[in-house]
This record gives sequence, C-alpha cells and structure tokens, in this order.
Amino acid sequence: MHYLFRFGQPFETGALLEKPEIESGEKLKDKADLHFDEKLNKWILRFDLKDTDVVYGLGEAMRGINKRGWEYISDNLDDWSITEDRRNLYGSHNFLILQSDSSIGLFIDTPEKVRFDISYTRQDEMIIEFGLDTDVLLLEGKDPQEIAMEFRSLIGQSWIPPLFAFGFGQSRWEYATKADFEEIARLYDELDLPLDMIYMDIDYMDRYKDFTFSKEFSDFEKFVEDFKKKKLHLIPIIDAGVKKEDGYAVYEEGVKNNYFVKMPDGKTDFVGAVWPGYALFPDFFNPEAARWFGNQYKVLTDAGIDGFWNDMNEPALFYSQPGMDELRDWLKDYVKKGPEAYEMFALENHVGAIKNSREDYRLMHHQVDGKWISHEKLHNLYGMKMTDAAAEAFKDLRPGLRTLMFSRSSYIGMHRNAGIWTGDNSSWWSHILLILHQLPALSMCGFLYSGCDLGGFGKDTTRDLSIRFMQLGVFTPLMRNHSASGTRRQEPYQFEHPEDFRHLLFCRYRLIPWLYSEYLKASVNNTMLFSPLSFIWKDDEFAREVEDQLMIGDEMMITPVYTQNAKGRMVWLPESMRKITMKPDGTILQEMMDAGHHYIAYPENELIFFLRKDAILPLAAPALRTADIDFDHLELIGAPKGTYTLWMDDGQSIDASVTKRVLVR
Ligand code: MIG
Repeated sequence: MHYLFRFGQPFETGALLEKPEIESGEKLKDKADLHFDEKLNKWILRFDLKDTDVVYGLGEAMRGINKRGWEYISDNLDDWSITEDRRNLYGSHNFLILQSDSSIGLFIDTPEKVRFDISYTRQDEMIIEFGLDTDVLLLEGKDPQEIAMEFRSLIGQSWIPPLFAFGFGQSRWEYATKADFEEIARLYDELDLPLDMIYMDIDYMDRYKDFTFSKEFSDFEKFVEDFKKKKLHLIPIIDAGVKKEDGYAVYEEGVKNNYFVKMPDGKTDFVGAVWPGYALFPDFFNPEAARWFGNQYKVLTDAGIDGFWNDMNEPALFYSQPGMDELRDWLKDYVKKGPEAYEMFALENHVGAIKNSREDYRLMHHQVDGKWISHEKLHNLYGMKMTDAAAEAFKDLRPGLRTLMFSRSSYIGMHRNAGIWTGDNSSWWSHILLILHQLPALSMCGFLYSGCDLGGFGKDTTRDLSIRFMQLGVFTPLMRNHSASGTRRQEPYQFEHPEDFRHLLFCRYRLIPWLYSEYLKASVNNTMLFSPLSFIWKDDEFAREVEDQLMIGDEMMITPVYTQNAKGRMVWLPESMRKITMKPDGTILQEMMDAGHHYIAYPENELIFFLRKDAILPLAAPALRTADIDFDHLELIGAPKGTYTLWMDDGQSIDASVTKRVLVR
C-alpha cells in the first residue's frame, strides 16, 4: 500500500513513474507528528523510535546499514574527503524504511535540500525536514523487503547494462597517452589478467574540452578499433562543464542557442571554473538543450565508443566568475589591514567558501517551461538530467543497443537509465565497509549497477588493502580499479604476486553468468540485488545488527575482510550454510557449517562466500573477456541436488528477450 501527500507545488522530478492520487494529510499524521516550523520555513515530520527499531536506506550515504545515529542531508556535493562526519555525498536518494512493530517506507520527493536527523539529536527520534514544495510518499507493507519491492515497482525497472559491463575495468586519472593505454592492455595480456574495459579520464581531451581529443588521439576511431580487436572497450569520461573558448564548436553553439545556465537576468551566461578553466553549464532542464548536449556524444559513439562515465555533474564548481571577483576584492582589503589584523580562520573560510558555493547555485538559472528557476530549487536533479539527456540521445546514436553509462551525481529515477559509481573514496580500510553499507541501500532505490573505486581513489593503497577491496569487488556489478593521479599506482601488476589478483579476477569471470542472471532477476522483479541479512531472516533480532555481511540475491552471503593484517574474521551464520572456498589452483572446497558464530580464516589468495543449504551456483570456466565466457557449459556447485534457473539474454540489445534455463544438478 502507498499514499502520496503533497505540500505546495512540488517540481516534477520524474522519480515516480506515475503519481498516485493525493491523500489528505490525516493518514500521515497517524504515523508521525507533522508541523510547520515558521522559523526554518520548513515542514517537520517527527517519528518516535523504539530502541529496537531500524532505519534502512538513503542510497549513497555515510555510516551504517542501519542509518540511526547520524544526520544526513540531501544536497549533492563534490568533496573528495569522504570522512565519517560527512552529511552529504554526490547523490540524493531520499528513500528510507523504518522497521518497527510494523514497517513503513518514506520517499521525500523534492530536488531541494532534505535533512534526515535519524537518532542524531535524540536517540528516540527521527526527524525529517523538507521544504514547502514537496511530495511525500508513504508505503506500508508487512516487512522491509516487501516495502522495498513496492517502492521499486513505483520508480520503474532498473537499467540493464550490456554484458561486457560486468567484466573488469582498469582506470586511473593519469593515463594520458596512447602508450599508457596500450601498456595496460599489454601487461594485462602478458599476465593473463581478465579485462574488458579501460577507462579514459579527462586527459584524453584537448584541454578538458568535452567531445574533443588531445593531439595524441587525432585518429581516435582507429585507436578504438585496435582495442576492439583485442575485445577491449574504451570508456571515456564526460564532464558537465563546457569550456568557454572562442572557436570551440560546443561552446559557440550552446551560447548561440541559449543552451547554457544563465545568471538571474536570464540573459548573461553563468560562468564557473572547473577543469577546463572558465566553463558554462548546459541547461539540461531545457529539453532542447538536453537534446543538443546528448547528441554531442555522437563524436564518440561514431568512433565506436559504447560506454561512458559522467563526472562533475553535481555540478562541481571550483569557483565562479562572480565568486572570484568578490574574493579578489576581499583579499585586497584583507592584505591592506596588515599582519596584526590577520585572522587565520577568516582567510581560510573565505577562500574555502569559493568552492561549490550555495551563492553560486542561487545565481544559476534554468529555463523550465519558459520560466526561469534558480538552480538552488533544482540542484539535486542536475546530474540525473545530464545522464538522462545522454541516455535519450543513445536511442538514436546507438539504435537498439545498450550503452554502458554511470554517473557520479544522481537522483532516484536515473536508475532507469544508468548506474552510478560512489565517487572519490580513499584507500582506507573503512571504505571497504562503506561500500558494503551503501550497496543494499542503493538496491532499495533501484541503483543495481554500482560499485566503488576498488583499491581506493584518493591516498596511497597497499597490496593487502587492494586485495581486500577486490574480494568484495568480485561481487559488485561495476568492478573497476580506479585511482587519483599522484597516488601510489594500484594496477594488479604493481604488487608482488599479481597471480593473487589474477585468481580473484578469474573468480569474477567464473561468476559472471550467475551475477548477470541475478541482476536480470532483480531488475525485472524489482527485488533487492544486495540485502541486509534482516531482509531475509526477518524475525531474527541479531540479523538486524549485522553490518559487515550481505546477501546477494536470496541465496548467497558475502563476508569480506575489512581490517588490516587480519587473516580472517568472525562470521555469523543465521542458519546452517555451505562455505565455498575458491582456491588459487582452481579447486573449490564446499563445507556445510552450523548456524552460529564462527571464526573463518580468509587468506588473500582465496575467494570465500556462503550459500544457503539448498542453493545451486553455476560457474563458468575462467575467461579473459566476457565475450569468451562459455554460458553453455556451466559447472554446478552447492547443494548435492537441486536446480538453478539461469536468466540470460543476448547481452547487448535493448529489447533482448530473456531466456530462463533450468540447470539441474
Ligand atoms: O576533480 O577526472 O570522481 O573519478 O578521476 C576531480 C578526474 C575530477 C573526479 C572523479 C574521479 C576522476 C577525477 N574527477
């Protein structure tokens, strides 16, 4: 059951496929205290929480699977220091489930800021604060799993990527020359490391101009072709900002047609600085501008590109032209004051505030149905709008074919067109747990194709950290090693014993038929790809406390190691389960274990996971490319007897029909 409550005149975000009929507020008041706070000019929804209640959700957010104990703010932000105290990340996914005696779901549908105080101010309270123009969807169901499924059915089917997107990808923000890319392909091949994708970060462009190539890549089409022959896909990045430069066609066309975000006067283009220097921002809310920007991807699809990642689309602003002018004046005054009047914090704050500034977001204006609306009112939708524009264009640019695409910024609804990666994590042990916490919350919001930068993006990695990241990454649909320029290099061959990485990659490729099948099922049936254990063992009180184990589909449980120097970890089995160990020599150990707590040794050169006792798991023979995986000859492991229904399609066309093959053991 679900009910929609409307406050003011909400902007149509497109998250819900259809708007249900609007209910009177009474039903909502049954569940919570609702009042208007004059001072804040916001609505406040307040819930009493019992000690045993759990709150799940919020998609890409900080902290645990149980969101209690922190405050979260939906306000898409590019900030690459993802520390525990962060309140907002790159995406806004305003859906949560409160599990109490009965369970409810809540979706706060607005592009504006929303604040979720979940046992932050008071342990026994949840407070949700939202603006004047907001839709609130309330869901009721018998348990969190049912509510999540109902929500998913209301927001529409999750996007299905091409099959190759389930292969492994190597990336690094530093690869710039042809030789860089060729070397990766060569070393992966020499070491027999499976690979499907190599990512091209901003340095392939001519001075960070979208849809252009640096001199290196003047014969880009031929370059792409050479990789295709090796069955490798090159996946370029696209940034939201368009360089302001006379003679640059994208810039000139956009200016001529008023396709860029404007200042409040609706006439002057808003100018902000990002990688290319001063840049203009496409107004994706103007359908014509969105169509135009989407069609720019043609330069790349014509050259044979079949995958993209969209970056900097919160949008990230290093600073704006007006902001820099103001800072310059402020600094002149500051310097005049002389050293005795210098105030360190004032300086730091003033300079720091120039980045991703609210004032700039207020200045930016979009054209919506002929009216000018401040970006501030629409902020959390910008990244989704960019990505949706590209998805729309692909229908013409790559008719009938699926295109790999994932975005950094997102809002619910974008899951119908693309995936996300979780942005600039760091080479920290805590960030293995972070993605583990984010995955089930993302499943709840339909973002099935996702993953984090394996090995960590910022800071220096270590071999063991990279391996532990990979042991989890084997199970995430997006499996990509990516790192920031200047950090320690982290391709598998940078470390001793690269064969340990090879083994994990082989495990991944052996699991792809199963992972793809589970993905299709989750997308078509609106089910969770990743779940907290409590979604399955619903009445088990301990299951609600488990923050370091996950279910994939209904039958597999993963238990990654996430602490340094650990040779294993404690694992909780909610029932008797089968432990599967994939050994480096290719053998597979299967061992039934009793319910309860166990210490499990987890060496770096093995892959370990658990299956429910009746589960059957299909495994392909190891392969170096997804295209070489033999889906017709699968080995079945797990229960001595039983079946697995393998879902499969052609892996590339949009309207591919799904075949369901019952594999019998
Ligand atoms: O300001 O393109 O999250 O993956 O390597 C940094 C360079 C811009 C941020 C992305 C990251 C990417 C980087 N980008």
